[in-house]
Amino acid sequence: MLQEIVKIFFPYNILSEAKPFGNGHINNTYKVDLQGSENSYILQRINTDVFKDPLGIAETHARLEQTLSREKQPIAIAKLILTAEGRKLHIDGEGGVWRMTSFVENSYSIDVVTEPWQAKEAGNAFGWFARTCSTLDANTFKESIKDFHRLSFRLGQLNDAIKNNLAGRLESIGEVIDFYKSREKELSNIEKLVDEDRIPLRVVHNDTKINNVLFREKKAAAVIDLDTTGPGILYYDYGDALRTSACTAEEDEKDLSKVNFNMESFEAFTKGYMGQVKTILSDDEEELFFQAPFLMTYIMGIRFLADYLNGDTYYKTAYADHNLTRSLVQKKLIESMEGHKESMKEIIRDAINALPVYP
Ligand code: ADP
Ligand code: GN1
Ligand code: MG
Repeated sequence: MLQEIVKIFFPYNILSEAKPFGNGHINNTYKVDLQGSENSYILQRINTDVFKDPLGIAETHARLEQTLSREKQPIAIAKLILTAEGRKLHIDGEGGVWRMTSFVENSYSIDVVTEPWQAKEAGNAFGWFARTCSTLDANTFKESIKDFHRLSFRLGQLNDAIKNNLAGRLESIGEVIDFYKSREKELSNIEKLVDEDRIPLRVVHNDTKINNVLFREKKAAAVIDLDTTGPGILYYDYGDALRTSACTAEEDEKDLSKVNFNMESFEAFTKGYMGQVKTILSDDEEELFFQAPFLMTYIMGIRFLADYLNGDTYYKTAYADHNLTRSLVQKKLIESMEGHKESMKEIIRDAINALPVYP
């Protein structure tokens, strides 16, 4: 099967290997090697339950290439490889949607930051992405998933999941639900700022998990997984990135004593990120960066929880309670962050006031 798909993109090459690759939760990803070719490729079957308009995301990818791959850039994005007939996607006989991109050679991804330079580099990479995209008009891009980071939408999904209790799992998780419920009000202000146009709508990545940065040796080499890139605010990227870049453990660590918010990683990431974006920030935007890691960790926490209640229909899971474990990690991370709020504000302020450091 994979052989036939690869032929659509490379009709004159013989496949030597196509193996499952990476730890993404959404698409099916394969690393493809061809006989006689030095370059590898990434083949992905796009999850069309999640991405209802796969052509839209491929078109966005092509548009982003024009900006982000222009001239000499310090960070790369993967290049979209067209089919032999010049199409951005291939749809197989069963309706499966396939995309090929270039493989970022000699690179690796990580799931947990173990050294501060990794956080600094991730901040630099996502900050570069935001600054470089700041020339684009967000209103000309579509959200690939509607209301993706809108808190009220995610709370609505959680409430539906509680009401429907489709997998019969509600009884055992009352305390977790109470934890999230008790924090929903204090996080609602960012959505208000967006709705009232008080902070700029920009083209942002929208999925800045640490394993969506590729490293080469001790440098960030590429930003990948552009499927959600589109309208959004900087807080989404900054906050979601810190959720993993400043977490001391895997997103699905079962031993919660290992899960903490690491302030050294937080500071390193913040310096890298602000060094890139400070020149584009509006005054209003500067104010609430400290809330972003809370908001985004919260949003992921309730999304995992809703999926758990719904019977694991969205994220890939490896065992029955996987989504609950992920949600408990987000909960612990929020608790840990809560002890650091004031120093977070200070570190952000200092990073914004320091001289810019890009590229
Ligand atoms: P998902 O949407 O499922 O997260 P990703 O696009 O993030 O899919 O790909 C999953 C993983 O595959 C990444 O975390 C990374 O390890 C690897 N990967 C994806 N694209 C590339 C690429 N162009 N070069 C090298 N590795 C890649
Ligand atoms: C998904 O695609 P991936 O694995 O990088 C999800 C993100 C979540 C993340 C949690 C399109 O990211 O929003 O933060 O899992 N992407 C989508 O690990 O839902
Ligand atoms: Mg990914």
